[in-house]
Amino acid sequence: MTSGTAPTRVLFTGFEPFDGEATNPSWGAVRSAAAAPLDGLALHTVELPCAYGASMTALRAAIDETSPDIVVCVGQAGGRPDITVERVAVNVDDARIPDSAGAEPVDRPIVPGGPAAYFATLPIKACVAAVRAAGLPASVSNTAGTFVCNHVFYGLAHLIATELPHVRGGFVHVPYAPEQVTDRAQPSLPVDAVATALRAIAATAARTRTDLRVAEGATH
Ligand code: PCA
Repeated sequence: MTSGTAPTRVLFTGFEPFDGEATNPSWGAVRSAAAAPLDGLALHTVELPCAYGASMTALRAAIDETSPDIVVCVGQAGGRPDITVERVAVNVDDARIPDSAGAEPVDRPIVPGGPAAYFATLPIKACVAAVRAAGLPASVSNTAGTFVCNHVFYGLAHLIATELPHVRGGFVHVPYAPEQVTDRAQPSLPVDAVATALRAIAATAARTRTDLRVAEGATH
């Protein structure tokens, strides 16, 4: 940023707890990530409800309010061992558990007639590299699932494709926090570490227009 230019505006979103959990590390990490200055960026946060319908209403309202250049949505992916930067959102809601409003759609298009999928418009591989450079585990993920996180990611990508071409956005799934799994043999990362990773992702997204060309694919 040079003086006189508007700062790049970053909107981070996290989710409320779901599936019987007392906390959702995505929201704690987002709040902590935005709590200190970062590279001259203007950082905003919003907590989204874990409901198919209300999540997009809240995301849209936050985008209207903050006019972001970059949107980084974040959600819990319990069982994953690392920070995963999502590559792709698919046009389907298929609920394994009810959302917080009791909805359990099966094979319902998010946008009827919309593209089958959208790619993230963040530099996902540069973001993964930045998290690793900060000393934390990260990888590219090729599925954000079919629950509310994928719904929000697809909804964001559709908004960008149809109404907000100047905005770039994507989705990051994060592991459980240690306090969620003290009695379960499940991988976890402290929320402060996740916050460090999210700051690395935001700073990298803000300065990187062309993604790294390095293999981060998966065989399954
Ligand atoms: N994770 C869920 C929804 C909310 C969250 O934090 C998901 O991965 O779909």
